[in-house]
Amino acid sequence: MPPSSPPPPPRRTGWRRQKRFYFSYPYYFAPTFLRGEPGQKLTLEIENESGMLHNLSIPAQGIDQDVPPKGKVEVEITFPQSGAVPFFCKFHAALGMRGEFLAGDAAQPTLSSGVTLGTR
Ligand SMILES: [Cu+2]
Repeated sequence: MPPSSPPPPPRRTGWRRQKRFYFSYPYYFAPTFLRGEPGQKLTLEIENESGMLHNLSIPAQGIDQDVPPKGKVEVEITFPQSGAVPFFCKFHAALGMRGEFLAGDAAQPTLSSGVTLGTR
């Protein structure tokens, strides 16, 4: 990564600069994929906008953090040296409430982005 390269322009979903992470209702992570530098540490400010208990689990990093309804927690994560680290809500993972932290140029998996669920 050349030091002279300008920072990317801020975007609405510019998680690179805005470490904010949302759980929306009812089964949704935003963003679903989070890309960072290999080995980068990032403190996620997780807001649960829904009225139900959610959770952020990253087994690879020993993280299992509940996020109470309408609550907010902070979780420090570390991007892998390469590839992707999966994360999920342990209560709703089966419903598709999951995503991945991607290191460097790791390809975004063909997991459906946005994760639309519970459409019934
Ligand atoms: Cu959940």
